[in-house]
Amino acid sequence: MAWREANFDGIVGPTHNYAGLSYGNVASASNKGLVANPREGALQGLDKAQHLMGLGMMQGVLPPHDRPSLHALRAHGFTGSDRDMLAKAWETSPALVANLTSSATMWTANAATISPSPDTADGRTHFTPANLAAMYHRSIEWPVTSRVLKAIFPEGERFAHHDALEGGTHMGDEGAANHNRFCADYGDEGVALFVYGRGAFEKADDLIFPGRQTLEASRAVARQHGLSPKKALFVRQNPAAINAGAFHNDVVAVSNRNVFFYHEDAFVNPDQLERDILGAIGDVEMRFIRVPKAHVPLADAVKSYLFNSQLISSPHREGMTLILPGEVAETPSTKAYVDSLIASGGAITHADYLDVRQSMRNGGGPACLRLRVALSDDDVNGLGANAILNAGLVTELQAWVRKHYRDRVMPEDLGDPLLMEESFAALDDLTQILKLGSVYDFQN
Ligand code: SUG
Repeated sequence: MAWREANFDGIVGPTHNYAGLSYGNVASASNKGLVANPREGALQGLDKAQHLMGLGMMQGVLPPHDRPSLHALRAHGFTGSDRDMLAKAWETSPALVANLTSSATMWTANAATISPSPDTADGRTHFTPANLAAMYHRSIEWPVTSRVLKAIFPEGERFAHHDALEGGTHMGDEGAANHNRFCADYGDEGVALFVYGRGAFEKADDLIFPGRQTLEASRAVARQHGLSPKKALFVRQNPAAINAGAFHNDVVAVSNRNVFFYHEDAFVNPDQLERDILGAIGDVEMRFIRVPKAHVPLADAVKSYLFNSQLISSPHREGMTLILPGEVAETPSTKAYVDSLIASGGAITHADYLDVRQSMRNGGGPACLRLRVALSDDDVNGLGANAILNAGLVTELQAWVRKHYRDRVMPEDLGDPLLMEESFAALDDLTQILKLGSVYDFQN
């Protein structure tokens, strides 16, 4: 039976904007107040998806969420029509409305942690949507995420869904962005590496910025997915990396199969980590590519998002391909590093640069925009909805974006009832296109 890795990209939403909501995310904070172009953002994302399809990859999409969140407005005690609630909330607190209108669901690396069937005790693929408790604007994502994932991966014989972890920031979980899976082939049992920022019950005096993920949260996910204790590793992110702006581990590390590409400062003790991975994986020949800070300073890694690339095995190419943001080509140290990496003739043989600038300005590179899942042929046959792209569906989605999206949104526009109504109309259409059913509150 054939296995492949599928990428599910989050579609940039119609309310995409730069409100500077994420403390500890350097790009989000420094681009606060810029004019955003949601239309361009969504088209850039679809171009990336199309590029991966061109490389023979299975590519899916996950829809934006309904924003502003009516569910959250009601939970804040606002009443009346959708327009009434928005007007009253805007009058009371534009900051609250900005939190409830963020398009952050585009970064689907934070949607969930997924353990594919070869790794789990019951032989099903397990999904835990991330509670994203560290940031209010993201903590409201998981119920809709869970509905969407259940529509695409129906609960039953093949797929198992859990609720997000309870426990607030003590059990902060940021999903696949802090999770790597090593294996020889996608269908083999893999080793899961969970990366956390702090312990749930200790004060992390060494952190300036939030350590969003806790060890206890990572352990709970591994436990409920039924991973073998010998195949699940837990390592703390280097506090220096968090303090330099690596708010998720995927800002300083990325893996694919047996290759682990990471910055020397991503972990406090990388030698020990490599030994632990080798101990857990057994016979597989691991390839560690540890990038020295003498070649790429941590600040350049964070600024360019070198490690927030996708590392993929294209069936059309020998060796692996890095899908990098254009910013890596514009940063001298990272450009030189990638050039020398490709020239060295190792495991990574190609580097493709793509423009995802609308997302990058909020701290989201190519890897943030995708949720990956290893799927067998049988899993693919068991999928629901219509979220796997083909050329026709890409064209339809591009036309859908052009029809519904604005090319200019500022934080001051978020109280505009027309923006809300345009967005809901767009998402209503999208659920038809993707055959998702009624996943949004405004549809019920
Ligand atoms: O959670 N930015 C996101 C970026 C997430 C990137 N994901 C990964 N690294 N996997 C975050 O900080 C900014 C939103 C704003 O400021 O409006 C934001 O939420």
